[in-house]
Amino acid sequence: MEKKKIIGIPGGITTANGTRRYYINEADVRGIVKAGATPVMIPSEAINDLDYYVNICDGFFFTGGPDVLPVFYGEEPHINMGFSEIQRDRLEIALVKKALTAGKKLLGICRGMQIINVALGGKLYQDLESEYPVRSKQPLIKHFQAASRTEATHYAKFTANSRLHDLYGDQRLINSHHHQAVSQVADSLKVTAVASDGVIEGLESKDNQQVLAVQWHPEVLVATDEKMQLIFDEFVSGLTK
Ligand SMILES: [Mn+2]
Repeated sequence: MEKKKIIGIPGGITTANGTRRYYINEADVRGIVKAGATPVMIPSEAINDLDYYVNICDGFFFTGGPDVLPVFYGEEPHINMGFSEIQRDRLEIALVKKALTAGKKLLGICRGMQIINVALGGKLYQDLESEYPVRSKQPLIKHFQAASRTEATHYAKFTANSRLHDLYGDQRLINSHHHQAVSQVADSLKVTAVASDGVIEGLESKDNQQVLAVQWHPEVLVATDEKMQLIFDEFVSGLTK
């Protein structure tokens, strides 16, 4: 039997029919499976057993989800701060650190990019719409699109000599479904994609290939742009054999 790469994906938590449940979105699972790897859910209960999960997984995928609690980057909660899930925040922050120390590679999408940045010492805009124009002194384009998530609505420009530039060239139309964004980039990361208003749309490791993270949602945009699967393919093919 061909040995496939194992990708650990922290589970989200929701309540359905009165029952607390773990979940991973279908599109996230599909992206990993299509890339030829095996997805494995990591529950928040694994917080005290993370060494084992880090050992058995070849890479980790941090998906979209609720807002990261600002207490994890030293800020008070903004009035428009959204729903959060502290168990998931704690698990993911600990996992980012342990996985990178162990030399493993990470893929982050939307909240996933934000939690990787926070785990490594960066900060977020808690409410892009009210905070960004004031702090950056630039007007904002629409980042929480009313259009279907499968439609691309704004451009991302990619920095030369980056993995995203290798995949997509100078720019590409992307979708946008976020009310938060990275404000202060962690020291070990570099910006490799920005929107026309300067909002950060992609981060990668400065000194190695351990982190690839995007603010948009390639896992659903793939329905109208098949090249979005390349993010998953590149992540999985880059894992050490
Ligand atoms: Mn955006």
